[in-house]
Amino acid sequence: MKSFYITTAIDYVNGSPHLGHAYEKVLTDVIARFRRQMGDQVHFLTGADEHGQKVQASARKQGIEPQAYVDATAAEFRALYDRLNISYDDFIRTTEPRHKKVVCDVLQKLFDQGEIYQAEYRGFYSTRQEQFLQEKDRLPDGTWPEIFGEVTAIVEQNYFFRLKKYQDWLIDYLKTHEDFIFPKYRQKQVIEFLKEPLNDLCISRPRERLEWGIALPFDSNYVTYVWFDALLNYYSGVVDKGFWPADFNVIGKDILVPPHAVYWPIMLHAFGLPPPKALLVHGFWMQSGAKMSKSTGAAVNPLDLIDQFGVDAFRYFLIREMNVGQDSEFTVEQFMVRYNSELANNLGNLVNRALNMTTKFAGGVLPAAEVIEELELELLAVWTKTRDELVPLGETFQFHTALERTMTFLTATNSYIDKRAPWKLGKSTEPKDQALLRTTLATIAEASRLAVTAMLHVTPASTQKIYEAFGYTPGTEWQAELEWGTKLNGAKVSPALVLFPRPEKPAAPAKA
Ligand code: ME8
Repeated sequence: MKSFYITTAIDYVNGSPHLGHAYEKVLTDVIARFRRQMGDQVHFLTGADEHGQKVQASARKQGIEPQAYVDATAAEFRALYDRLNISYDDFIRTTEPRHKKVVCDVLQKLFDQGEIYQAEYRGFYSTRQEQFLQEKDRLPDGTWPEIFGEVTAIVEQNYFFRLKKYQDWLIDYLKTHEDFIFPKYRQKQVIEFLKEPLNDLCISRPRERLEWGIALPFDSNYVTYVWFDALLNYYSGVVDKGFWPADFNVIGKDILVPPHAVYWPIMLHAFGLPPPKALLVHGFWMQSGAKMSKSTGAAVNPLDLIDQFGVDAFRYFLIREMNVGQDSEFTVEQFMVRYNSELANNLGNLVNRALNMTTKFAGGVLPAAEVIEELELELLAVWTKTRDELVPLGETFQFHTALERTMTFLTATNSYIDKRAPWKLGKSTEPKDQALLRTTLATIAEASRLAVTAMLHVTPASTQKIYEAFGYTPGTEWQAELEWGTKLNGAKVSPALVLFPRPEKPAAPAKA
């Protein structure tokens, strides 16, 4: 069995989770479920980034200890991911002893190897980004870009990691590992970034400025820079499980350069470990063109949509709407369009037609197909094409296209019903019409089963409910479940299933 280790970014738990956080976990979950369906032994790690200035500041604001603060907020993130049916195998928190130990071991080894040295830092510091700045970061008018928040001039002793020394190694690595970053064009951006000389990375923060972090094992007057701490979660989470290197670190585009594309591979290489096999970089959910984030305060609360429309409708929308790697505009209107036309009208309607008519015309027991005419052959051809595309699309993260193709198949099935008009066949006593009626019932039930099997990794709970309504227990081999066949013959179906109900009132605009 091939092992497949996948991670998400670990979220800063200094506020409540937003749509961007939810999307990344749903996307990673869809990939993890897809790989499990393909037979891989998957290990899926997610977690919480709990140290650093932002968390310390948020805890102080509430007048509580940072640990009590992160215990509460990390629980809120985790509860959301459980609710979203995220099938993670492990949830790591950077305040856990197992993580701290690995961070200390890595730092000590790098220090002993001479990869970390002490020097004076003179320059500027952005608290909001927890980043040292240089003159070149200023805007042409001499001010600092907004994203840095308040910037202060500082002079202090710190510890530095020899990043510069590995610049040529990294460029060479990127040139010889063309598939390191998905989408590919982002790899070119990193190579472009590396045309400028790198500075060594300051990996310490003096305790008097920041207490909330992992103490440097070789100098307890300092805590570890939050990125150096956080990146190591991908390794500390599996250190004793034999999963390294990761197959994919899934991250958003804002944290590719420099943390994941520069610091991370160099840290691992200096330590003597191979980098992850690949970084999967997703785009941003935007609202009216602006990045939604905790700091701009324009975050959509994903829980609102889940409450109103259910987990699977929410998961479906995120995966259907976003082409992995690109940005997407989020609007409640677009959510409603997809919900109504694709989930309620196309899928929900088909399933209910199949259940109702089987109940009405066949006593609730699915008959076998008896005739194969042109209409059946046409529908089978649409399915065969869809099925052939599913695996290659999934393997290249084109889940949005796979869902689009599945919707096309559902549309074709609904129009097959209209052409066969089983309600008319049901009125006829002609044996030929009765045979056609049984064929139609079998065909639309089988088409429903296949369509929801194709969507299994995106809408796992709904797929399961639909299987149950058709009295069906799927086999363990997903690809075998995608074969058009006779699996439902003789199954006892439920008379109806409320899956994607119409909202009683129009959706309220998501909370700002
Ligand atoms: O960056 N759309 O945490 P974070 C899509 N702790 N994705 C978004 C998004 C949006 N509008 N906003 C944020 C951190 N994200 C660090 C990571 S990993 C070792 C440490 C994504 O809570 C973002 O790109 O700010 C990142 O991948 C994830 O949410 C967590 O962001």
